[in-house]
Amino acid sequence: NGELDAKDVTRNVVLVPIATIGCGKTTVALALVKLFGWGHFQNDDVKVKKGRPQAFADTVSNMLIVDPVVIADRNNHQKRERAQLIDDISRNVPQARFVALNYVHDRSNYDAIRKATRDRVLARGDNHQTIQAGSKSQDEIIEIMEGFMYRFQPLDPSEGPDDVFDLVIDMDPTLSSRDNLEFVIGKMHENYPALFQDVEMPDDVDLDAAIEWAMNDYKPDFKMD
Ligand code: IDP
Repeated sequence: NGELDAKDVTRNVVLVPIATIGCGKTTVALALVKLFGWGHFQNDDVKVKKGRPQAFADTVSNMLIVDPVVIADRNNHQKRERAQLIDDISRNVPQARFVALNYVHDRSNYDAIRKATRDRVLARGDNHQTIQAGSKSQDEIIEIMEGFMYRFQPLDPSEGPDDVFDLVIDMDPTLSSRDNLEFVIGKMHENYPALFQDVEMPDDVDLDAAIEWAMNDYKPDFKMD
């Protein structure tokens, strides 16, 4: 990588959410798929029991053969997960570029983030890749969410693995997915205009419709355990 100017990039871009549960990453990802036909792979769709991280990275790598941009949809909330994803994809696709969808988690903002993410997850019940709310008590769900928040390691571009990101898009987990979607598209368009050369840019109505679809029409494919 580093060969092409960002403005000339037309493929091999991996979007890496850095998030906890309920930030809206799957919703934003699905809306991007709907709008631009990008690739999207969710961690919980990994079917193998052993070597799951490697299988996740390999699937994302394979999708880059046909999809110009692929969203690696898992929390990636720890440096070791980000290092594994970046290393394994780079081995398969040396020219891959990584963009962080960085749902900023400042410890000082944790209460506001808790409120936003819990409200969403508890209100929407079963509509989630990691938490099948219907089969768990509210306390169990909150405990799982707290675990992710406790373990969260903020992005640090001054050292590995986070110094590899070609672009970091800072997002606010307390904002609506509609607002975060618009922000991501704006930043991607600004940095990688050639990715959008053959598409008509969505207007407000298109963005609303994509989020509406992501939140209401899409149903996750639950794993069987
Ligand atoms: P995650 O992938 O970060 O864990 P999602 O699954 O996208 O988060 O969202 C968690 C729940 O919140 C889902 O049921 C989703 O439909 C809902 N949701 C996502 N974004 C919004 C929003 O902006 N307002 C209200 N509910 C939302």
